[in-house]
Amino acid sequence: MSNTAPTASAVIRREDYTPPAFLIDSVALEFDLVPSRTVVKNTMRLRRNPDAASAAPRLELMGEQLEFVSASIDGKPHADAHVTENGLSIGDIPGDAFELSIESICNPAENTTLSGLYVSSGNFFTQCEAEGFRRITYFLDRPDVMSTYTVTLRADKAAYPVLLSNGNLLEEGDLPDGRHFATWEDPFKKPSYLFALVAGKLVCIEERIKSSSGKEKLLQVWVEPQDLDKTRHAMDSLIHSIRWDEKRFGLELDLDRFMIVAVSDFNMGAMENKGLNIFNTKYVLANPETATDIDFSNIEAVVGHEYFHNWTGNRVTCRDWFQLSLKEGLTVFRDQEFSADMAAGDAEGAASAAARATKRIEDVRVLRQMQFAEDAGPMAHPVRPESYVEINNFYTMTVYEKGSEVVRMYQTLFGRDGFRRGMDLYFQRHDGQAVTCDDFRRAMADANKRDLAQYERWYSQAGTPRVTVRASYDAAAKRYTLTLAQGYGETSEAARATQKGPLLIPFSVGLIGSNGADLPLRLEGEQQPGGTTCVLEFTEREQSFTFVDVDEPPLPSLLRNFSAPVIVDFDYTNEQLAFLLANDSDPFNRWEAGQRLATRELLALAARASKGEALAIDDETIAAFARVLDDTTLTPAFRELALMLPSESYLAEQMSVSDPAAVHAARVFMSRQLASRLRDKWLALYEANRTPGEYRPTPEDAGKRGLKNLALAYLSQLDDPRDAVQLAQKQYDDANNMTDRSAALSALLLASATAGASASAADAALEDFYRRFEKEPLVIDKWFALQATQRGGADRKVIDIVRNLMQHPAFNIKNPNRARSLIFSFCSGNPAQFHAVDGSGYAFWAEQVIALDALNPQVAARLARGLEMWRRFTPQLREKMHAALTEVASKVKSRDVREVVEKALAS
Ligand code: B3K
Ligand code: ZN
Repeated sequence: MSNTAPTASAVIRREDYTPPAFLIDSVALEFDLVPSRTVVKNTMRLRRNPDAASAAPRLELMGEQLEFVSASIDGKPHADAHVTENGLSIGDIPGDAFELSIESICNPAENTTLSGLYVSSGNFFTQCEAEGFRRITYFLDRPDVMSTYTVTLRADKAAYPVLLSNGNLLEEGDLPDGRHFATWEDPFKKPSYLFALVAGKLVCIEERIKSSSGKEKLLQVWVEPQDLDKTRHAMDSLIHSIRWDEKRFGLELDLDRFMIVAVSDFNMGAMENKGLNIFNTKYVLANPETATDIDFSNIEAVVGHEYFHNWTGNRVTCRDWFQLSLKEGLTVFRDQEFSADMAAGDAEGAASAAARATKRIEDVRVLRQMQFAEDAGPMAHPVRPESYVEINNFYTMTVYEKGSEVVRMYQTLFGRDGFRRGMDLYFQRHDGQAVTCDDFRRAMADANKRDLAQYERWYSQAGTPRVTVRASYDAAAKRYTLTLAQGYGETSEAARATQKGPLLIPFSVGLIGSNGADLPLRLEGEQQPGGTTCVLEFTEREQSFTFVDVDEPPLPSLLRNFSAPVIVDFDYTNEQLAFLLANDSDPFNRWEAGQRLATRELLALAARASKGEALAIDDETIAAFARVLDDTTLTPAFRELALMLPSESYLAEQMSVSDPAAVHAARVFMSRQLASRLRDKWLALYEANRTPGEYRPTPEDAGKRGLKNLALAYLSQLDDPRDAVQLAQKQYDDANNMTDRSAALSALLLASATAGASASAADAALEDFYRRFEKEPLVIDKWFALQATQRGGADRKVIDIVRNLMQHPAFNIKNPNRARSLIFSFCSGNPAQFHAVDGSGYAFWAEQVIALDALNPQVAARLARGLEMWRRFTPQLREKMHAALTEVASKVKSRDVREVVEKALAS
């Protein structure tokens, strides 16, 4: 073996980009697939790049973990080919264009990194993004080298009856010795990161549809035979995605065939390889017995996301990896819009707005919980990063979720039509090219005849912007003025260095009168009122906006629908928040008002808890929540979101010094107060939201189940949870779907955490659950996760349970889903137990990061990020976290984990 990944932490910088010295127009790959020794023959047509800075003396190809066999140029063996630290160096180059053929060997069976070519459950799969193709063959493995591919796969026919690659099937047939072959051709030029192959014992469901221009398309979803009954929803989601992209963006499927393949060993959610999307089974397989409502909707979103990449990512790709958000931010925005449209269905007016708002709230929750935290920590980076050590560490919340917000703001500024004009121009200019975030911004600017120079700062500045709002009302002149000031809160040194000036912030506002209705809005200088919500274009450090003809002092509804990824500071009183929660016409801001109220209450409780003082809750807060609970004009899905308290990790993040134990005490206290003071209401809600009959994963039914199960969770926290236990036990036994069954199990676990309550019901259900679903890996993942995230108690220490489960025969650290279900669920999904003062959680974390580092650096690096915020914690915890980080830093080898822990320690 040669070319192991270099261990030195070389920093790659955006400013160092240079065009490639050579281009590869076409590639012919031949694979002889054998698990421990796969021979790859790679024949490329190369030419010198006319845009290269200078004529390079040698061709430097990237390669990792490959055994070099031979090279030939234009059909003749080539002597000047040398294996280097990073790949293969070829000299004695014969002119401007030539054919280079290379033979090499790789070992998929031993590949636990799940990057490159690997074996999972006896089948072959690939994962090439970002830099996995160089683990398959020597290549210019960078996204600005785009080529057409012809791929021949040869393998034993009995063991690998199905042979798939990108594009269209050209030919297939038998070979001597029980082997067979298939040849695939992808007519579209693509970067190497979109290459894929699959070989093995798989079956599929298929459908033929006609695309918008009337062409026939073959759609397939491939899975292992036992999973064929769990493919319908993925297929439906694919068809819906195709239709949506035709309708909303005029984008048609370009290939004759589109395939999705499910694999159980996969580092992330899914991968958009051209015409051959490879998916984590978690985002494909679903039937009512095994998948929850959330699984169903995640599958729809991820199938959409990968399909939408076919245009935003594949037809137009990234020039270099710094531009990752060009495809990811845009595609997340597209999948969010798709899900919102699917949730709204045929509904119109307020019903459609409510359905869309539910999706928006879910997305913003993720952004605020995870991306805002990232922006405040040592890994903070702009949407378009300036440097990286390991690119796989930059598939982040910032690149994806903040990137999506940056795309959404174009639509907020220009409207749907203006956004569409920008998209059309982008494809007209750049189809078939590898481009930059600047190219996208220019297309939006030119199509809408706007100067968007200032907007560039959204791509280059790290940290979460903070907008402080002051309001003043002049009763005599009937003028109401909002003064906005923008800046950044507390950020790291590195983030601060990127902050150069004010941003263009589309700031959406409404004004609410004393009767709860929106007031008509007329900005100073406008001829007529422009509706009841307006988008202020806020571009300066401080700027005032004056509304005229304002008859009464209004209550402002700020940043409606979360029109920009910023934090808003405004001194609302509790009464005003309760008023907004009850009245705001913007459903997002109704929810937001409730969250502000709850957050304020919870932080006050946490402060008391950390000083050991007694806890108490304001009656008005309880009453405000009771009103939402009773308000049947609100959809169940919305009420569920509004009645859910902010998460412990989000709350801890809001404290000047994070104290997970105090936050936990506060949140448990408030939950139990809501449970006991509104007990009868929860019971009534539980009854009113049953969904008898056949299971349907529709937004309406899912909303009801969500609200019903939230009621059950509150009831399970009563001092005397016997009624809840009975309800949960019955729900567990009678359930005809996984949403209700797993919610019942989780309620039993929650009830068992009440002091003095017995754990026997929970234990019996856990045992039953395991036996029932022993053969369903995705359900067993849930079984592990439920136990790892349980509340626990003094005599039920979750760390002990987790350590025990690590020894369970079904546990396998090499399978990322399983590792996530137990290790990650505990380390990031159970803050109170993970941050135990004895440091037991951190010791466990360190052991697992070190173990994973040797097997799968990408997964290890994700886990390693679990302690990056160590400086924000109480001194006692901080010290133990620092020790764990230092221990990890001294033992790990991968570039991935080193980058994360070194940045954390240096912060
Ligand atoms: N593009 C892939 C992510 C690849 C991650 C590589 N470490 C999935 C997606 O965003 O659609
Ligand atoms: Zn993506």
